[in-house]
Amino acid sequence: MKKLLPIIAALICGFVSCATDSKDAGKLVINERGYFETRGVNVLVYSNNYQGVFCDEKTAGVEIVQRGVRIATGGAVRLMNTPEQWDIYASLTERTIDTLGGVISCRFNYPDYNFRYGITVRQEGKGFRMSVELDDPLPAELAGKAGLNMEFFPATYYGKTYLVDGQSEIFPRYPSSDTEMRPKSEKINQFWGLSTFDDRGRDEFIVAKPISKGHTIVMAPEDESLRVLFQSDTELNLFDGRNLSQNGTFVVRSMIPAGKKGTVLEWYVEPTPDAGWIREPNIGFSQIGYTPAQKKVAVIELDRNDKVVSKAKIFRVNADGSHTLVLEPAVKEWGVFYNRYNYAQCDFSAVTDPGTYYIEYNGFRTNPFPINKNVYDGKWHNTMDVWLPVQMDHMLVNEAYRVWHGRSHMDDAVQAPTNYQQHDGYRMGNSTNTKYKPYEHIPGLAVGAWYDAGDFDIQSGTVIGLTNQLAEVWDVLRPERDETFIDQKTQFVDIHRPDGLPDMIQQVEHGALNLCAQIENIGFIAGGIVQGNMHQYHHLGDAVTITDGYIYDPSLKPYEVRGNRSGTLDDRFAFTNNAGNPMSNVNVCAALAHAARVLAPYIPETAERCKKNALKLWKDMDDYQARMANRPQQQQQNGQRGNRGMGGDRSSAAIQLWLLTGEQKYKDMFLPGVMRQIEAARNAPQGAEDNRTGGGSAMRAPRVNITTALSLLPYMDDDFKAQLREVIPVFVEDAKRTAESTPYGVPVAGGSWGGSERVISWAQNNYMVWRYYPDLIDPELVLSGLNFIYGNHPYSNVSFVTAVGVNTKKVAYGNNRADYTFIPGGIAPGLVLLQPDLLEHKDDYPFLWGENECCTRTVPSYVTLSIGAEEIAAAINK
Ligand SMILES: [Ca+2]
Ligand SMILES: [Ca+2]
Ligand SMILES: [Ca+2]
Repeated sequence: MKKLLPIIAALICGFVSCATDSKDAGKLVINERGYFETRGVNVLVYSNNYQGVFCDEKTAGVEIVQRGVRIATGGAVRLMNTPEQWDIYASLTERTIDTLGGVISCRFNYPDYNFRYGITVRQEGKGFRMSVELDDPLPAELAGKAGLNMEFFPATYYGKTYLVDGQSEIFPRYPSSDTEMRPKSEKINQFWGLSTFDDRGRDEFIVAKPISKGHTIVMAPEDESLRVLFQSDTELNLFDGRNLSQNGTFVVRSMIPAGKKGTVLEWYVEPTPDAGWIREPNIGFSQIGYTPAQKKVAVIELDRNDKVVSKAKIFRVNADGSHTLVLEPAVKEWGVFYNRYNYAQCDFSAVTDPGTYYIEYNGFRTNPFPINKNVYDGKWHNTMDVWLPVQMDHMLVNEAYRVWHGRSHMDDAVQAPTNYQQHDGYRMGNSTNTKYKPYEHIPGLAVGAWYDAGDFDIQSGTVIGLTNQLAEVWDVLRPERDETFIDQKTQFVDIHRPDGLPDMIQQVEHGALNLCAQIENIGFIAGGIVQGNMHQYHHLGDAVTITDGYIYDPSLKPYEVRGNRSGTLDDRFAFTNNAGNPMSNVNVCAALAHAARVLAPYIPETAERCKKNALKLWKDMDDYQARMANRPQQQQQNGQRGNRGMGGDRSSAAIQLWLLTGEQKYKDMFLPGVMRQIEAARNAPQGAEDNRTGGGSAMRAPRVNITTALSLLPYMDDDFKAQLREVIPVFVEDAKRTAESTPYGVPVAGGSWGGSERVISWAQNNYMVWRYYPDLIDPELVLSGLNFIYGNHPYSNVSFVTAVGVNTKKVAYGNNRADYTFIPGGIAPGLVLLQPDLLEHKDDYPFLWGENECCTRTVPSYVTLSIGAEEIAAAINK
């Protein structure tokens, strides 16, 4: 947001409680939410802890939020200079808050080393004192390894300087500082004995050396929003963690002295408070603009020390560059949400003339945006034309002069070994459950599927779901767009090049080919086809280089190549521990039957394969249930329990097989369940609820679920339609309640993974209702979901869909995590809740996956919603 008149902000401070006259101005005070606060600065002391699942997520420890932006994280005792994601951290055993005394104390333990210690953070001066306390001297093996760290996000400090004992230096934009090699015997083991480093058999590891050292370090003294001072009697070191991993940070670090107890190390840390600071209003609006007829509500996120100004201004930008004030809409206070900020709504729906506009609120103006009846048109094209093709595995993906990646994983895959636990949660038991021996090559798997997100593994659940849902998009909307050339024979994709086949159909086939290959060669769908080595899993760069492309041959030495075989065990592992219960194949059966139906007119040979495999899986389920029915009762009960856990409800597959074959036996199987869904909707709980702290309906699954019933509607009789119609008002009431429970009119959900998907699927469900019952639901309940995704949301007003809108994401990743850039059409997860109250969405640090990792699984809902909005816009702007 551009500051129009800085002088206005200064004037406002004159009549808002800026507390400049108090002698305590700038002093950190512990607030009722358990963290240190003063104007312009928050210091969080383990409000967020390390989660374990993904290890160090760069959202834990002692953290500094300055001017509303989290600039520092990872304040903790760590055992390496520049901790990587899978480096170990201590467990927090105790946290006590002395609100009046201004002290937060924590106790920790590194159980592997029986190393117990405390960290105390105490208010002092304009900052805080942070000390490390030891009951016993440092364990000998941690001498020279344990130190107090605090990490700073690198891109936030690009173009800034720092002072070390008064000497001025520049923060490096790219790492090129010194490192040294040490023998592996000195290395602190990473989590679960993993290694992020491919040492090529040399038993060594890399240690980053400091880029600066001294007793006083000032980060960005020239910029009060970034300035932080460190002082210590113990030497302070500054490291650049990006030498070891691209998601590394700038690390301030002091080593814990050996042989000492008590308070062994102290830092005085001084952030930069500002007693007069008020955060600039975040004026949320849709970055793609609005159609003339729709509702237009900008949501303004305000500092709690700010006051709500009663009117905003809407300006039109004229052809000659002049600006015309066209409306002064009222601004209505909504209230506090998620505790941190106050919210207000500004309805400027009265502006309907097509043109370029911007919003001005209290002297702050937004970037321009269009009002036009076509603003929703084609907003899914980047996603289908570019994003999804770039995520295609086993293909070379070309775009004009550029190759996004080569034909990856052509050596897929080896049988995962028995009794094996992999770093990403996959495991194997006593048996392979297949005809293959451990590490044996499984033929035929180097085809189809997508990288599921920012990593390069095949998560079968994603392939199954995406195949089914893309086929559903085809069923409902039939988008015949053809802008991608996809040749499965030569495994070549060319973007912006029509080839005579609808791209949606070809993407359905791309999923189905992988599913068919797994069933035909493994016998079922493996849980995942995933990298066996950690140093492959964190791969950044062209996926064609994760493996060597040669089939693994244990008779050769590592790195030795003969013909199409090599002795390097880098082929992905097929995890087949999930075999056994055929009922686990219900969704695969559904996806293949669905694919068979939509592919038949276009690619009949693949359609036929899909049908054959779907029917095989169905028969496997029949046989299994017949076997179970013949067992003694106790075993039957055990089996039924197992069935439920494994998706024993065969409805999803029965629906698709009915649509594929028309056979009544399938309909008999799913119809009772669907009628129960309608019945449950009829009896759904009613009543209002309070969602102001984010704990209400927005966080929960929808209470009225009629998704399956709606998807069946076009194929059912009038009686079914009448019954479903009766419960639509219940669904609509629930959607309205959700909308009213947040200032943005959509289910804003703050968790450790961003809430974009939640909003998209909520709006998508509303669209499906509008599609069939346009008289029963307000289409604004559809458009508001997209408006949120496109910028009408907390923290900033950037569009979460990369390259869609005026101001859009600068960094978000699919398989381009290292690059501080984006793949067009990716849908960012959005807002993560940093406990206790900061909804965060960083746009200068791609590596926070909960905020910036775009997933392929979001594509079908987003595309449906986007095409749905095109229809709504056309209907309401007639
Ligand atoms: Ca994955
Ligand atoms: Ca095509
Ligand atoms: Ca290989």
